[in-house]
Amino acid sequence: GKVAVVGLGYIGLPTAAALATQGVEVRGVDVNTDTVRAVNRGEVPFAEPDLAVAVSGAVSMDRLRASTRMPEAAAYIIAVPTPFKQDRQPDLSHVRAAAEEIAPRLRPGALVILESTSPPGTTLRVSEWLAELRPDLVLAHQGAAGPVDVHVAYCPERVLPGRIMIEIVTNDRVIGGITPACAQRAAEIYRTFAQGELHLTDAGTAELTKLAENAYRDVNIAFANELALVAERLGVEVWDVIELANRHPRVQILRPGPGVGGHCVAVDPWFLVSAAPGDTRLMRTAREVNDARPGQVVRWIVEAARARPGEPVACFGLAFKADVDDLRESPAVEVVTGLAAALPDVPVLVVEPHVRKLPAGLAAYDQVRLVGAAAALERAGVIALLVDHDEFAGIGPDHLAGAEVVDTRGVWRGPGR
Ligand code: SAJ
Repeated sequence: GKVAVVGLGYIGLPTAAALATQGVEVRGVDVNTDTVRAVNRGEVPFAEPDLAVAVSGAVSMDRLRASTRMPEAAAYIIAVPTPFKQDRQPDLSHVRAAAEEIAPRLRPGALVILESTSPPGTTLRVSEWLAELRPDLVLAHQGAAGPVDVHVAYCPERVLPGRIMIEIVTNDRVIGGITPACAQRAAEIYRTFAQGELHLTDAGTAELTKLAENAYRDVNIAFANELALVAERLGVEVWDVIELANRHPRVQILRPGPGVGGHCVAVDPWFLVSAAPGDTRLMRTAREVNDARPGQVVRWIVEAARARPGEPVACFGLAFKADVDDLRESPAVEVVTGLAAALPDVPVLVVEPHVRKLPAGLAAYDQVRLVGAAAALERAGVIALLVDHDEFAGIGPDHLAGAEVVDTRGVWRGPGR
């Protein structure tokens, strides 16, 4: 039967395309009319390798169509954002809205899958919401003995931006059902396109597994960032220490950087902290260590700029990580914003080959300009590397000679810090 994918963002659209490519009839649903129109033209509203080809193929074969209206479908996959609010409490309003749209369309036999990263207990809440909205149907969590009309499962995505179309097919998946039958039903959907193993479990285990994966990464990046501070204080090159330590068979230190961005690794640990505030000292501290990084980098650059009064500062990279065009929650954007505020009279030259214009928050500063690499290297007295894009690796010591260099990603080892 038909599969509806609710939310056509970084996860929903690739999932819709992957299903459609395997011949499944897919209906994409999004509240954003621009997104819906773009998808129906066979276009992708953001950059992700191989996604555009998959979407335009699926649309031209008429397997994928998008709409702002919820269709009737055999299965619904919810892939809407789950941000957190100012008070660091998870915001489930988009999931709730999706459940409200889906409920009136549900027919006996339907399957509802939650893919959005969610705080523990959300899958059960979705099932409870649907039950409240449809008292005529038996939901999975209610059907102790009798037949179940609607099955509900949690199947978190775990694809890496920049490699989504590969990983969506090759990664193993964790599939957590409200009941074992729910997990079985959901597995049938993923079997159509996933080549990795499907691991069936219960919804609560799947929810915690997803959050544990990203919290694990955050804690390990915080370790690397803290080590960078220690090395700095001791006058030791941290990149050498990491390279040597990683020659140990059981050590694998990650890379320090200007902070942790994106909306997964920097967000998900808070879901765990808010679920168990008294038991999550390490995860909370890791978040604080990583969140302090952009401010530290601003101080280093400001210090370097003091040695070169009046000369422009160049910042290489704005994206939240290497080789993507995604600026959301990017520590590099935070650094450039902090610099513009700290050095109001200094031109800040931003080099970001993955975007065509500055985000509004930065465009508001007259002194901040988007320029090409050559112009930045020629004019700047201070050169900071904020993102380890492939394009920047080829910039050699002779390009940097004569400038103060702040390399936050260890790409231009040698000159500078
Ligand atoms: N970073 C470092 N040092 C490192 C590694 C990363 O500073 O050694 C920074 C990056 O520059 C970036 C941030 O951390 O700012 C996060 O980047 P990432 O590549 O670690 O992760 P994401 O956010 O692109 O994707 C993560 C992945 N999770 C894990 O690797 C455990 C991905 O598999 C998940 O699907 C995704 O979160 C998600 O959607 O949850």
